[in-house]
Amino acid sequence: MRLKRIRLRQIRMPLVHHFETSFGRTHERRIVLVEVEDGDGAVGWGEVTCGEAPFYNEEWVDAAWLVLRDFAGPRVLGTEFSSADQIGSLMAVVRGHRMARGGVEAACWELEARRTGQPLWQLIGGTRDETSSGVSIGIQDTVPALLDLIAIEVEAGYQRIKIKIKPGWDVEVVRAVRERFPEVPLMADANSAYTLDDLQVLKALDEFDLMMLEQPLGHDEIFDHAALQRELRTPICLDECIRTDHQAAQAIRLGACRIVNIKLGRVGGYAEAIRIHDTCRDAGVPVWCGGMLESGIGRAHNIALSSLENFTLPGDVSASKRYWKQDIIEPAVEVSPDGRIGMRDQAGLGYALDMDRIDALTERCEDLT
Ligand code: OSB
Ligand code: MG
Repeated sequence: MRLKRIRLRQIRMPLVHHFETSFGRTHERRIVLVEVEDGDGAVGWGEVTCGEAPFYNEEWVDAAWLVLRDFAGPRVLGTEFSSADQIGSLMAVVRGHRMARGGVEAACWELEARRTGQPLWQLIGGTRDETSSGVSIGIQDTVPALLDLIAIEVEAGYQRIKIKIKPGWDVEVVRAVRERFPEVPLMADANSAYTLDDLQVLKALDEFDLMMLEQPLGHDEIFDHAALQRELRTPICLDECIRTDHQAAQAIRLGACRIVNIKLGRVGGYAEAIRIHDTCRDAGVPVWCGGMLESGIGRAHNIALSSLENFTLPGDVSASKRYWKQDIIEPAVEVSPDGRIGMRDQAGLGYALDMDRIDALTERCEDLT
């Protein structure tokens, strides 16, 4: 394969409900989509999963656009490759910006899957034909509002509930959730909002039988997480800290986590995601697939990734309708009444693109050739 064109598109989509984490509130997404095309006219699609501002990590949509246009895109264009597995190394000269690079990498995997006529999840070596779905519920204005939302999602069949926490919205909120839902599989995600100075608060969460506590400490503080894990009964799950397979191996060796959240974008695409998956599997560390409020394209990629054998815990990949009035894929992602999403039989991502909708949402478009 040889790419003759990379089309960058930025779309704008309002969220059905705003989403609040410890670093801020999002009402509307701006999303960079990547369409790659080879010399035979075959195409593949990917999504850059960064946010609108550099708050989750250092990436954001405007930076991703420039990195892809000026540095990563030109490295891939016109270069012969026999497998999408090689795409990451072509762009490895770029430091950081893994979500930007990962959008191109994922698009090339979809291209290869379409060209070879197989579902993407099978091309990457997936063995699960369905994945368990959980929900991530943002910080709300009041505790009763949060409890009402959880009731809706439990009723819908989701297999676990994740709530976002931050200083001042933590122990008493989790206590209220546990009182109302004593049995529900529950976890909390702090998005790096605490430090080791908050040890007493974090230890207080131990009494609520959380499945895990996600990324309580700084985005690059693997060492401090190891110190924290020694003090907690609750398993720590790392998200922001894990960008590479090597970091996953180090975190596990140090005892910094017992679970890993794998996000396709955060780690720069499938090749690294698969390496992290394998390292965790070999160490007996379960993984699950995180989300970044993706459109249907990123969502479909997350579903494919979740077909790998060690994705044994419910992920954050949930139904399109929780985010979008109308998604950009057909059909929209749906979740069964018992909280599962099935892999699809069609080649590539397995969902059709609603090109009229994508065109209508497009704010800017640029072809790299
Ligand atoms: O930390 O997992 C996170 C959303 C934006 C940024 C970071 C995170 C999240 C989520 C939402 O938790 C996951 C989703 O539903 O897509
Ligand atoms: Mg997280």
